[in-house]
Amino acid sequence: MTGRFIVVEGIEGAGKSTCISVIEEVLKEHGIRNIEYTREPGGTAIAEKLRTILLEKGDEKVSDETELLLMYASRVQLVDNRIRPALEKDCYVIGDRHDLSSVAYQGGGRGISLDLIKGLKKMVLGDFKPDLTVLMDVTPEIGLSRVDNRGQGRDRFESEKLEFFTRVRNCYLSEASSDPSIKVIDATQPLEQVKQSVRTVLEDFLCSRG
Ligand code: Z5A
Repeated sequence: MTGRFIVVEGIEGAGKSTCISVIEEVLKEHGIRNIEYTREPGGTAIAEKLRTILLEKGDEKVSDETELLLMYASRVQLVDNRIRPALEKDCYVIGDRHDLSSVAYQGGGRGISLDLIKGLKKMVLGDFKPDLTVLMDVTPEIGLSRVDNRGQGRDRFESEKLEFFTRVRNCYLSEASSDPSIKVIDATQPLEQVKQSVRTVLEDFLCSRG
């Protein structure tokens, strides 16, 4: 495959949307016009139905294992139907979340064994992984206050307690410390500085790829 898969990760309100727009800007400055956008969970007709189930607040409790399996069901649909075909056509794919979210949320947040999650990933996606992951790092206090400032209410995940997001954040940072393809951005900085940091990471990535 000649395309590249760039993923943006972080807890809610970390500023993933800002990061995605900077990545798009830098790619275009480098003459890269063949860009696809994905979000997880979701991104295909079936995966979007799974997204609705996963995010809505209903009466029936979603078991942690159900949540994990639905995340992967959605991811396999997306990888098979959109991401791999796009990469094969030399596209750059910018993903709003991918596999690392499952490690951080279902592993770090819910407490499901990381070995089990990584085993499941290996079983359904093999060695498929992003070329670059940009991790937008904020404290849960800042992230959730940004979510609340949007005034759109909180979905099932956003309704979790602060301690949940602290575990998710710690798991993200722990994974980043052992994987050089994950670049951490201090997303508590003022917007212009955050944008500049993302730009630097992207320029370095494109430079290293020739
Ligand atoms: N999930 C999971 O558990 N397991 C998985 O495997 C996957 C996902 C794939 C998806 O929901 C949920 O699924 C997610 C994890 C779980 N949990 N939740 N919620 P989603 O896609 O709807 O939610 P999200 O991915 O967290 O998106 P978000 O809440 O929109 O976060 P964001 O994209 O990072 O936020 P933003 O819109 O870019 O920024 C938030 C606000 O902050 C916005 O008004 C900005 O203008 C402002 N902002 C951003 N940066 C700054 C700075 N630097 N200063 C000041 N203000 C700023």
